[in-house]
Amino acid sequence: MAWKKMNNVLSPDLSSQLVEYIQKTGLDRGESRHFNASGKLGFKTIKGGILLREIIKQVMSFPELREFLKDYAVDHSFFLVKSSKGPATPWHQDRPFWLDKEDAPASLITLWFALDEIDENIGAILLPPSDSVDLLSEFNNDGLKLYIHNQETNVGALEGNFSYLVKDSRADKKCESATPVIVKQGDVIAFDSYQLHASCGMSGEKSRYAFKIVLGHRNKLAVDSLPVTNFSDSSQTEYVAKIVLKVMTRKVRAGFKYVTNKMTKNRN
Ligand SMILES: O=C(O)CCC(=O)C(=O)O
Repeated sequence: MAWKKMNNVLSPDLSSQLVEYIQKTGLDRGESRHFNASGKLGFKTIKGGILLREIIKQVMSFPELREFLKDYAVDHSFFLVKSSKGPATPWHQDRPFWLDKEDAPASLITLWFALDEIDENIGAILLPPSDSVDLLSEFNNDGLKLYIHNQETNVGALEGNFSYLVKDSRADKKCESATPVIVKQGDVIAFDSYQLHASCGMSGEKSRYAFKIVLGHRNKLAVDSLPVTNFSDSSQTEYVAKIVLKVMTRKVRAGFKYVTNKMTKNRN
């Protein structure tokens, strides 16, 4: 169980571009869910792919992250936008969600990025100070601390559709000692898959702009995960090319559907 905060990992310019992208794609509007987990789609547009590539570039130019992540790959990435008046996020570890992604010893870690100043009124992440570490190499070394989670069915919008919530009296003391971690634009909170975490609710009019990238050791992940080293490497170009192809296929399909619908209507 371990976490670490790192300042100014993303440049102000890239952070602003990401906020703009979120606003343009409308991820900060609509439902008052826990967050708009953009799922596999968040970065899987042409622009999203280019932004993800730039994010990884900046992450890998941060010396400590470069050293730790050199054999890692991106498993998935989500935007985590909490809309104004959005609820708190319940306590959980991520490991129960990821048991079928990799066997123990776990390698997956989360990099949680703030795109704006985030405090206890704007959905700040809650973490027990005692789990803060100096070195990323201390991550995922505590495999025995997997707490009992209840598998929730029908958690619904209020709980952000979380399907596993911690229900273990051994975890209570840790949760009680937690404090909101205040972050500024471009800061990162890195935490491992055993880290107990939650986040505060929203009390103002503003939305909370954040996103996460989940990375794991490339030998342990699915073959289509995105390696983070060798930026001149063809895998990066391939990744963006795949996104372009997917987006184009989607557009052609939608166009085809539109035309056939029109033709059917005209015929009737
Ligand atoms: O962004 C948040 O508020 C919480 C995110 C979280 O708990 C998670 O993605 O596991």
